[in-house]
Amino acid sequence: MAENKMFCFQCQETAKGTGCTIQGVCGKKADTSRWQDLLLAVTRGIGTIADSLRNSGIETSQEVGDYIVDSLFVTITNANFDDQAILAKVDKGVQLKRELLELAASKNITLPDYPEVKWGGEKADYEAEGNREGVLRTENEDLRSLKELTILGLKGMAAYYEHASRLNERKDEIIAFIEKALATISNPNANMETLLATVMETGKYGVDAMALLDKANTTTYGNPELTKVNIGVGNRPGILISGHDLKDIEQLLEQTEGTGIDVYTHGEMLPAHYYPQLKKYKHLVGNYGNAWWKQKEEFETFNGPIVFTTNCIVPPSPKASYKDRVFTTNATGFPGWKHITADANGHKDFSEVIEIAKTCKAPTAIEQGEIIGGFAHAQVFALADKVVDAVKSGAIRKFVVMSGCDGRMKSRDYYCDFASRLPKDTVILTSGCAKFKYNKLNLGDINGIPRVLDAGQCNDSYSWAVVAMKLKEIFGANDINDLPIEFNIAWYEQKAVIVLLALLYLGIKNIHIGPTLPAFVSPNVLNVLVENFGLGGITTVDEDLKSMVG
Ligand code: SF4
Ligand code: SF3
Repeated sequence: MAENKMFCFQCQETAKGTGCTIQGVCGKKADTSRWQDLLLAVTRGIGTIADSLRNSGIETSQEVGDYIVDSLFVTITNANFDDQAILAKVDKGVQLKRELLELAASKNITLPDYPEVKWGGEKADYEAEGNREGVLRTENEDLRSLKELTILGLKGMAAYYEHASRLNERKDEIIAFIEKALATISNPNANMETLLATVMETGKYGVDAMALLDKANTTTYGNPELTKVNIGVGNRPGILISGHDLKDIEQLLEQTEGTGIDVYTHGEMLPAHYYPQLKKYKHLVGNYGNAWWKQKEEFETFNGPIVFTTNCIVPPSPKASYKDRVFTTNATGFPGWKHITADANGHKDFSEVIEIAKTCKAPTAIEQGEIIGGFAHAQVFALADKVVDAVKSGAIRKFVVMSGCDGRMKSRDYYCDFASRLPKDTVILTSGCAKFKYNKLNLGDINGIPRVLDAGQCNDSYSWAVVAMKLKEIFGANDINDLPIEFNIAWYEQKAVIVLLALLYLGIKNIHIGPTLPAFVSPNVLNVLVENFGLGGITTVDEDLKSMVG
């Protein structure tokens, strides 16, 4: 361990399935990883102090909550590779922490004596703190596992909260919980019981954060509706927008209207097409490409500028032709790429992106045809009679929730095989970028109901929980686990962690996660999850088909 240049095990592709220690498989450099550790240490300190202030009845400013949320988001897999941007956030956090310490002192509030609270943030200490404050600061692997399960869940929650807040939906209870959870995991004496309870509570607030974002998205842009999305290209230059932030695509659509530029979605932005208030723009012409990990090739052939609104960024190779036409916003960043910030009113100026687009060729076609989506809860309820009839008549025997993430590992071919070999009387419920493994397979329909129902982004997994609750009511089932629904979830990064914790909190049992189990779940913690929730991994397609659908 002494020779580790870094330590990160937060995603599914972590080196050797145990942890990246020299450089990230994702391309994250050791320094960047340590600065992210430092940012998290400062954020834990701020969270702990804010929690103590709250416990004494003192409110902190919205700035504190926003800072915590943004810092958590910045450290998500593939979000930010820019050391300077991360260190600037550390500096801002150190300043904020000093202000909170002064506030606590002025009110005579005694603060917990944790390392995170004590460290003053002197520049000379950065290197030392970045090394000391990483994941391995907790020696006991089970305590470490529960702390990491919490913080990784909080990262996913923070991402969803940030999107909601940009649409003016906030909920102080969620921020209060994040602060409390940060205080709990900063406590060097926190025991298994307390930490396990915090993990479960993270799931509870994960549900709240997804519900908040669902409300923000649907009240702003309408309920997603059944939509066919073109996967070919037009003959005008285009801008490709990636990530999860709907406010960004809305602003881009407004600013590109009438300019002769088309807008295409990439990866997790595909579901933007399903919202009435976004699909109304005629120059939102299609989705280009697949999930995040294919971006290097797809950005080359897209020919026009690319805007990242969130993860997942893949560091470009030095020869990449698109390097000078990529922009980041929000929590994302990459050294050398232009970053677009919002003004005080949340407005972003995309004029530079548009000017570049005008000088570019139209995208090169890489596929043709259409995909179909938009089956979030409201659209599914609109089809409820049809769905219920199909279940009652036996036309639909089972639903399989295959939400989550896609990734570059060969082992993920499992999901493509599994989907294509599912019996014809089963329906796949999906959300997140996992769908790109099977949404172009033309799996057909059952009495007009497509066999792949795409609710939207990873956060729209919430829709499947809402649908499951509704089916429980319609069928008069005592337990949600008695419904003909199986969960075979593909995970990659921390948004999938909060989705999983949310499903566990809702009482959903026997969830399969893959392609491998998380490195941050220790054997003992895994036992607890297996015993209480029947959580399991995947095996072979043959065996899993047999055990899940018979
Ligand atoms: Fe490794 Fe994943 Fe961490 Fe990147 S995010 S450094 S691949 S564990
Ligand atoms: Fe995908 Fe990164 Fe997880 Fe939102 S964009 S699901 S991997």
